[in-house]
Amino acid sequence: MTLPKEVRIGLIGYGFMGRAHSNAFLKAGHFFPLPCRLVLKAVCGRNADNARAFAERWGYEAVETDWRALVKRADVDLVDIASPNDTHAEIAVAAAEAGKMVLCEKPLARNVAEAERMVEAVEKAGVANMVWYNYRRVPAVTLAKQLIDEGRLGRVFHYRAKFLQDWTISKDLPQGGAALWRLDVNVAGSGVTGDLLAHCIDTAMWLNGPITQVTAMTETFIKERKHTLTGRVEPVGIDDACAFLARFANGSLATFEATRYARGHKALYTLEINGEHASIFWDLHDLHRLQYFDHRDQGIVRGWRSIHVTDGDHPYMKQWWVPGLQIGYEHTFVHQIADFLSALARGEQASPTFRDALATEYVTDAVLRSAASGSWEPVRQIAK
Ligand code: SOE
Repeated sequence: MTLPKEVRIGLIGYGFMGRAHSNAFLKAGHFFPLPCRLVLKAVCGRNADNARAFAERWGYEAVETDWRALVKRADVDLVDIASPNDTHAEIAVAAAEAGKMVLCEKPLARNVAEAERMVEAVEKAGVANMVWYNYRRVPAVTLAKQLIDEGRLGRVFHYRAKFLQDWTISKDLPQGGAALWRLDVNVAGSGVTGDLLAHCIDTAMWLNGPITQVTAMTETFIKERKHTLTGRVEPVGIDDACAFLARFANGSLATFEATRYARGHKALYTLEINGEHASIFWDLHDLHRLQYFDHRDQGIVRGWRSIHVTDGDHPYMKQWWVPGLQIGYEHTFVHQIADFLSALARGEQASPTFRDALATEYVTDAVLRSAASGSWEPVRQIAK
């Protein structure tokens, strides 16, 4: 995998994630010493007017309305998939076969079968690939990884993660269509398990290693919703809420919970790890802080420290402003594309690759199987 001097990007999808990725493509070279130049070559969306407006606003040179045309373009080196989940597999396989680098929004796919096809395609073609699990690159979360890798926690006993939202409580909210495809199981694959828990699982396995077995429960609180595209009231197939227990390969125990029915919470992703010597807590609503407790501190001053992760020696922060000034959500995507390119320049691949993200698919698959069977389910492991 060699990196050209100029990487010409073809973006598919111009929604929330199309904006987050485009912002990252534009900013990365301003703040990070990139090994190549990024060119916003073409954006693809089904609605030509919207795609043109997006291209103008973000500076894409060309517009396509059929993703197949975008993937075939000789002037595109990297295909970035930011369209709904039901399109990921087909586009990724075609892009890999066309020899393009492929970036894909999370979750990798709607199910394991699609995800495995995608991994096989990028690996067979030998093209660079990565999935946008962006929360790993919140500096406070990256710092947590550093502290864990330094052995500061000692043996880990507990991992606890939650992702709470409240935007689907109204029974009048329809399902399907542009903004609401996350509620349509045929498009999304699953509900909060693939959309929110997938984030928690990706971070958890990055910080604490593989998950080996799970037992889960899910609930669909609103059983029928009008479908925006058909106009009919149709059954709801997604999980509105999911909670599961898990065991990690390192012997630690975990609880995970996600819901779109936690009134008052918009995107409350929290994680906590309790080790023999120390504990860590992080909260997306206060994302620049890492809470750290170290039992080895002198007794009279022992207590939770709230580390303001904004100093020059904190992960990524030297590239931004001066110590004490915060960054936010959008910067995680900037970090991710900068890492992707600099890893390629070293002849490596930045994580999570499609194969790394397949490990998350195996966990979400076991979670949904367990919710259906009512039993503990083993988690398949990826071949490294
Ligand atoms: C859902 O509301 C959502 O936008 C997810 O799809 C994103 O992945 C998450 O980061 C924020 O919430």
